[in-house]
Amino acid sequence: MKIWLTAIAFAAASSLAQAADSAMTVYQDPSCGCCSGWVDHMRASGFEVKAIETSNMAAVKQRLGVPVALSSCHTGVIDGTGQIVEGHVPASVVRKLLADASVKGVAAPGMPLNAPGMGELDGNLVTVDFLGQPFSRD
Ligand SMILES: [Cu+2]
Repeated sequence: MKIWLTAIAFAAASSLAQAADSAMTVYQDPSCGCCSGWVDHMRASGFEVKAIETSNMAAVKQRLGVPVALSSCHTGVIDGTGQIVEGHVPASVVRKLLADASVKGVAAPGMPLNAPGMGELDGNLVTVDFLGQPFSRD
């Protein structure tokens, strides 16, 4: 009986953790259409996205510690872990980021045309971690 209750408690805790992990806050410029396209992509992939419009993205990126050389248009923060998602990173790559707490953030620098919210993935979209090391290719 005790083991059974423990199992239930564990299952409840881990589903809570999962819900927290899929919640994120995205900062975007009000005039950015592709940013909204990416938010749609994330929501369609099961993420709970709170979008905040701000015309001072440079200050947001500085506050969150996004390396200037890796910056893109919008910036997302995973609510539960504080990990950063910079730019048009595919949802599958965000899940990979969530699986590795040692990675502070991942970026799709610039405005790549082969990224969600911009266009179709073509197998050549490379993301990098905040140290500039390759993180994924899709
Ligand atoms: Cu964009």
